[in-house]
Amino acid sequence: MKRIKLLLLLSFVIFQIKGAVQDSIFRADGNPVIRHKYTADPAALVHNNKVYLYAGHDECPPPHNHYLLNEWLVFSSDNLVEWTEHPVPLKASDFKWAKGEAWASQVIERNGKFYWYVTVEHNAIQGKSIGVAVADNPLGPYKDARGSALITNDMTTGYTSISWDDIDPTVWIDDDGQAYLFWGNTQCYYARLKDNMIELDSPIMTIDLPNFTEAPWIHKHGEWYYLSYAQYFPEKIGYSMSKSINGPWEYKGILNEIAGNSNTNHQAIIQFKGQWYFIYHNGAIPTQGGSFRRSVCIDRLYYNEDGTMQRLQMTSEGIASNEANE
Ligand code: FUB
Repeated sequence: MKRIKLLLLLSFVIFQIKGAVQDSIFRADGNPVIRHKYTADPAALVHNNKVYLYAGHDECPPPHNHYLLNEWLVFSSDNLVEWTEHPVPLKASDFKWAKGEAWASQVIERNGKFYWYVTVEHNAIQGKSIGVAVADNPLGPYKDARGSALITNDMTTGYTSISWDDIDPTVWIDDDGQAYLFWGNTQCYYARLKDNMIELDSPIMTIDLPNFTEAPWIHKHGEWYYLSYAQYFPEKIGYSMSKSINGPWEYKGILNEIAGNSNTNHQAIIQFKGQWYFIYHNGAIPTQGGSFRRSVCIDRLYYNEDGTMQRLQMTSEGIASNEANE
């Protein structure tokens, strides 16, 4: 008996230190989808009929109010209602050249490898930077793919005077196989990536988007490319459309209003089993939720006949299990 108690205590301690060490399942009860921990900056990947949801782990303890994110989390689902939480796949400390701050990120697959572009604080070059980790499957384990940052703040001086403009990477592989990295705060940047996905293949270019704050996300529907992004502060999500990944981008308006009780909104847009979904975060968990203890939500996204997107309706009900299997 004593031995069992000791083992239980030991696993509890390991769980606290290392985070989840095995899969655990839960069922979403509307929005927010994840309620047992705070999750922010969703990015989603659809692979083999499954959604992989990646999010930063908001860990700032109340009553403090600042960003405290040390790791990213991964969840998977076949229907957006029944979810599996997997062991922590990546931490800011896995990038030896970084000093923390697991801000927004995105995972993309190329040739059977999974590349995870992340925002972290650089330990030697002042400001935020972008790193890339790689794994053989969507759940990891992921490891630093370069041993150095892909983008650092000193690569974009001249556009803004802030040190946090190199954040929020989003990646796109175009129909001809050319990959692109978009990112930014205050100024939206983009560059081509080499086939190896871990080196730039062009100079850094800029895109001027009305009231751009941060959080670019690229997706395509039919012939149209969409560049959605956070604008203003508190943030709304706006978007531009183009017939080419290289622009010109035409601004089309607001897609999502301010998300409840959160200054930030941070969207990901995916098509899954024939439907389109808008994934974002709000601060809606009662009492302690807010701008620094955020929660991921999912709602349906609809298009108009001319390709523009209908303004999102944020709901408490979220997605019903039959919807994602229609
Ligand atoms: O979570 C930290 C930062 O807040 C993200 O990088 C931004 O997109 C905003 O959501």
